[in-house]
Amino acid sequence: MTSVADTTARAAELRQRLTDANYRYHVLDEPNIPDADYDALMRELEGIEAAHPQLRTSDSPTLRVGAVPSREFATVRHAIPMLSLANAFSEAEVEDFARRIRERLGRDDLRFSVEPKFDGLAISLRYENAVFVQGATRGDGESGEDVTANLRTVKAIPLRLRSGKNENVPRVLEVRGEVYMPRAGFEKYNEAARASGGKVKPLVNPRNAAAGSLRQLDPRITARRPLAFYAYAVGVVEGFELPATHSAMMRQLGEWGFPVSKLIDTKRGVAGCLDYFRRIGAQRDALPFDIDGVVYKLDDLSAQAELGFVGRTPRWAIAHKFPAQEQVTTVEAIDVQIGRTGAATPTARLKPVFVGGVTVTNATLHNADQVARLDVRVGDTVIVRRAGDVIPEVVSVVMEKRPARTHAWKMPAHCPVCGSAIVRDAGEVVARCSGGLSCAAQIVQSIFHFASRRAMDIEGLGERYIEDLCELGYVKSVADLYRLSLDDLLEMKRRADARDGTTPETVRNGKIATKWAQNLIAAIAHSKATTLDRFLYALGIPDVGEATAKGLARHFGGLDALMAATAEELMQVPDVGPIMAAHIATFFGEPHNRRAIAQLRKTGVAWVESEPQREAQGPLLGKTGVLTGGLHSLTREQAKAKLEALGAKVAGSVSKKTSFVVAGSEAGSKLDKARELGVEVWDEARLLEFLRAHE
Ligand code: 5U1
Repeated sequence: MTSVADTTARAAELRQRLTDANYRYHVLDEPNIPDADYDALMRELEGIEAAHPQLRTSDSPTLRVGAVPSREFATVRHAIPMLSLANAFSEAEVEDFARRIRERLGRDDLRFSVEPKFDGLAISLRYENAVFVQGATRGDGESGEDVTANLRTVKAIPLRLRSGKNENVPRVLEVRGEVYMPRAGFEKYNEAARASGGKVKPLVNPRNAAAGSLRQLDPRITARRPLAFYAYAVGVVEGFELPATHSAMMRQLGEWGFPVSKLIDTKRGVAGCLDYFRRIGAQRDALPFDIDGVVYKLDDLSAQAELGFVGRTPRWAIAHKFPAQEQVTTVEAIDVQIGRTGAATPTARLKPVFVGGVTVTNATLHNADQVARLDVRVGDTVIVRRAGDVIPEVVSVVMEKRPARTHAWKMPAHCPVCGSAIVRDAGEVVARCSGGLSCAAQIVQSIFHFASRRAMDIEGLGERYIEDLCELGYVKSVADLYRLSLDDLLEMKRRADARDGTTPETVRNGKIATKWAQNLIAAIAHSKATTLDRFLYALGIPDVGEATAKGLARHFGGLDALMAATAEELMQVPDVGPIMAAHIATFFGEPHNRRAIAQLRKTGVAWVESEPQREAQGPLLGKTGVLTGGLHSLTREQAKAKLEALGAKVAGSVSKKTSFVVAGSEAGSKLDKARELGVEVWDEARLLEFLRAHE
């Protein structure tokens, strides 16, 4: 029998190993154990704590899953007020800032600690005898809200200080910094939210997401949000001698286990600061988190003390801001743009506005649900955001400025390009033009995709030639490619050159153009002999990638059987869920798509048909999996389809025959049963890893 002393020691060891793994993963970005091992250790510790509640410590990693909800946040008075920064929007303002410091200190040689300004929510963390005891928002700087329970769920925040090189940890320590949501986490969350069919609301932007997540009364909700943290200053420090510079203090915070930006640096004078501003500005879009500028802080802490404050703004620090990424403008119209796969994207036509460094006249509204959620109407004043290369988007409507007599927007019934019906399948977010291969908006991209290497593999048919062929009327459908003659191509080339006013050197004597045209004609002819899966992929059926095309070809063996299949029959194919099945059935149900396929076959496009192959294959053959709980990065349906595509049977309940259980968030009794029966349990990360390795 295990003694109490053994259990206590084991709990302490588990806490230590989990805390260490957490630090390596979330602070150092150097994971040292697989997720599944981490989960197993966590479950073991949870088990011990459930059986022996007296062994649960206030720094236990099990507390990170989120405590019970509270009614409201208590108010916390900051022992030292939380500061705010003055802003500089130009180099001249940075010069002024440094000049004022030089004049007050009476010295010229200034060293600054420089770092990015994170776009999140400022918070203060209090540690007593090395243990995290309280966390608060900035509030008005004097007092904020007690969000301790929520902050405990942020894995980058240490629940206990690491002792580091300097064994002497402060009796009391307040650390200030920013809670933010990394872009990848934000995108992943929103992808899952969009796929939830309205059950989960997407987040507006990473900054609002961070603030909104921390202000949840239910910490279990915060625990599900992918939040991170960077430390940038200290407040109260007792029982510890601080180093002489801000940069050394940041290093000390790193040793205590706080995440400190890797981009932090020290620079000499204004020139050094501006150099840093430009360097970080150039990296901004590639960073994994949003920043809105950089911060310069005089590095010498005694000089900081000498300079003091104006109100709550230190004289020794300033935020140098990048150009705004959000601006206000008005919506002049809402149009629909049709993409290659026919996706109908509502787009706001805007009064031109300078944002994120360029003039923006259009912003995406993503889909009809988003328009409804934001309730954007023609005539509205809206906030537009443009960050880096990302397509500008409408973030919100300024409702107070809404003019009288506006109308809620509705997706038009017909495609603005070809007049075909715009349809939205049940359970789908995206509405699509049903014109398929006959819609001009889709034709250039459809042909480009059709001709691509992994589809029909027509070498030499680049996007520019396809545009010319379509624009000059030589090609109206994919089948027309197979009717092109050498003379057509040469004539098209001559007309395109005349239109552009250019006669490229290479085609002046006609020889090279002839060679190009001959090669292209040969490549087109060569592509006629293909395989069914390539042909299916080439058709550009929404959501049908190469793997699905292969699955369809294997399952049906021939095109006619596939074209006649019902959605139910299509769902028998590994990897095909109800949405994809509906897309495939709709595609083959469209008369113009059937016509295009018939024409292609008539021009000689052909493949060898085979017997249907319906038995499952793959690394999970003979295994039975069960899905339980919510997944973030894919729907249950998709997970099921993917596992089936790899040969697994997916069952609804756990039994001794179950080979593995995939447990998402808030997995319930099935997970308990799996543990009881000793069935292997995969978390979402393990599932994704497996799929990545085998798909
Ligand atoms: N990166 C960074 N952001 N930020 C915000 N450093 C920093 N310092 C701040 C604030 C409000 O205040 C210090 C002056 C303590």
